[in-house]
Amino acid sequence: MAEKQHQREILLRSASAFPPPPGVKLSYGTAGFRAEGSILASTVFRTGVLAALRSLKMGGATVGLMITASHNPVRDNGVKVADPSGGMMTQRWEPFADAIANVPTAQDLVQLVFDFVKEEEIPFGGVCSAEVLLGRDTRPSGESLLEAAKQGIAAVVGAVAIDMGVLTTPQLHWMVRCRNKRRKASESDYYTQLSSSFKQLMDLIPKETAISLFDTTVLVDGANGVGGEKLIELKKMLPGLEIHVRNTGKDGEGILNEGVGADFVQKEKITPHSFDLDDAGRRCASLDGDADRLVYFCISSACGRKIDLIDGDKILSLFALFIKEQLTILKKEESKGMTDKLPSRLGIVQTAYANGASTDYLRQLGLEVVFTPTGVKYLHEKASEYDIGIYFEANGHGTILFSEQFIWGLESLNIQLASNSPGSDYQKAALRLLSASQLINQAVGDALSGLLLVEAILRHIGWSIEDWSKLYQDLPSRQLKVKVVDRSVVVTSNAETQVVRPPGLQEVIDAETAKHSHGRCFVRPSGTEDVVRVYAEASTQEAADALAQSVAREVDRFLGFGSLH
Ligand code: G16
Repeated sequence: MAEKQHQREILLRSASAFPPPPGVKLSYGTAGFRAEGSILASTVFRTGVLAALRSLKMGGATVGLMITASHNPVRDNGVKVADPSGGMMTQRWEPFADAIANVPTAQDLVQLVFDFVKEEEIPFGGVCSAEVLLGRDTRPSGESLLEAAKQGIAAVVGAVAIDMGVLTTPQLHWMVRCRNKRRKASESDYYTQLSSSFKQLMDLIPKETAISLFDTTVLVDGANGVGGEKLIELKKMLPGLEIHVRNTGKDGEGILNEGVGADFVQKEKITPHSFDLDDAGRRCASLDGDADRLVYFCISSACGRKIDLIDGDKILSLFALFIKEQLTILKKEESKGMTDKLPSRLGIVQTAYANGASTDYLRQLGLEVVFTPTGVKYLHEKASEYDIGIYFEANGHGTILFSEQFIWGLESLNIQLASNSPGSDYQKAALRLLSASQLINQAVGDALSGLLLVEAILRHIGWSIEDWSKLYQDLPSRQLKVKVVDRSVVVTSNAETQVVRPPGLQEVIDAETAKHSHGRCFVRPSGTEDVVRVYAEASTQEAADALAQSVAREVDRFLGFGSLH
C-alpha cells in the first residue's frame, strides 16, 4: 500500500512538470507520435512512462524508446517504442498510448495509469524492475526530448533508463532484440555482426562472378542524418567495398531530409543534393533521416536531374530472387532426404503502394504475395507467419525474416552437409542463407544492413545497376499529398485500396480511374503527417499524373481547404 502511494506521488510530481500543450491531440499513428519537436516534451515524457510499464508487463525484459521523426522535416520530432522482440510495440497497447498522450492533467494521467496497470495486471509500485534502452537521431530537439523520456521512465519505480546515445532507429531495435536474447548488443557488436556476415557472403560468391569486372563503388546519400555518420563507421570494416557517403549533415552542412534522402528520391524521382551528371551510370543509394529506409538510383547522362529509381519493390525482388535461388539449390533431387524436412515456406508481403509490375514479376516467379496496410508493423507481423518472409514497402522500408525453426533446420543441415558433402553447392547455399540471416536486421527494416545485402547479392549475380533496374519495367506512377482539415475522417478497407468513408469518395475515385488505361488509384490518411496521400498508376506518366491530380482535387473538395480548385 505504502509502495503504491509512493509511486502515485512520484508520478504526480513528475507529470506536473510536463503539462501537455493546449489544444493538441496526438495519435500513435503509423510509426509512433510525430509533431513539431517544440511541442513534444509532454508526449515523450508520457511515452517514457509507457515504455517502463511495457517492460514491467513483459517481466522486466528490455524495451526500446527511440526519439526520431524519420523522414519528416527537421523541425519535427517523434517517439516510438520497441517491444522486447525488437519489433514495433504491440498494437494492443496503441489505444493506451493515445490515451496517455492526450490525457489533460497530471491527476488524470495518474488515474489512467493506475487503472491500466490494474486491468493489465502489471506489477507496479517497485515490486519488479524494468529496463528501457533509449536512442535518438541527430535532430536538434532530440537531446532535450531524451531528457523528458528519462524523467518519464524514472517516474516508474524500479525502472532504469539506459541512454545509448545517437543511433539509427534500426540499431536501437537490433540492440533491444539482442539484449533480450542475451547476445552481445553494443553498437560495436552491431558493426561486427554486419561486417562479418557480409564478408562470409562475399567469400561464398561463385568463382565465375567473382572475377567479373564489378564496380566496387557505391555512392550513398546520407539524408544529412544519422545514417551517414554510422555508415562511415561501418565502412571501415568492409574491405573490398568502396562506400562514398555524401550528405552526411556534418558541421552544419545541409538540412536533414531537405532535398535529400530516400523519401525525397522516391517521391520526386530526381537526384538528391550533391549528386549530378558526373555520377551518371554509377550505383547510388539513398537512406532516410533515421536510416530505416533504403532506395537505389542511377543517373542517366541524358536526363538532367531525372533518375532511374530502384525502389523498395525492386530491392524486394532482388532479395526474393536470391533466396529462391538458394532454396532451389537446397531442394535439388540429389539432396533430398537431407533437406526435405527443412521448413521453407517463402512469402512476400507488400502494400498497395507496390508497383503493379513488381507484384506481377514476383507472381511470375511463382511466389506467394500478400498485402497489408501501410506501416512496417503490419508487414512485419504478416511476414513472420512464413519460414522466410520478405517484406518491403515501395518507400524502401523492409527486411527478410527467417523463422527460428528455419534457422535451426538450416544449422543442423549445415552440420550434416559439412561432413557428407563439404564445399558442395548445397552447403554453400545453406551457408549463404545463414549469413544473410545474420546480416539482414531481424528486428526491423534497416538501410545499412539492407545496403550490404544488396551489394553482396549484386556481386553474387554479377549485375550492374542497369541490369538490376531492367528486372521489370515499373508502371508509371505518381504520389501526391493533400492537406486536409482532419485526416482521420478518411477510413479505408482492403489493405487501404478502398475508401469506406466519407461516403461517395470511392465512387469518384473509381470514375476517375476508369478514364485511364491500366489505371489504379487509392487514397489513404497519412500516419505521420497531417495529409491524405494519393497514389495513382497508369500506362503512361502523363496519365498517372492526370489521375493523381484529378483525385487529389476530389479529396480536396471532400475534405480539404479547397485550395486545389
Ligand atoms: C513510417 C513507417 C512506414 C510507413 C511510413 C508511411 O515511415 O515506419 O512503415 O511506410 O511511415 O508514412 P505515412 O503513413 O505518412 O504515409 P518512417 O520511415 O517515417 O518511419
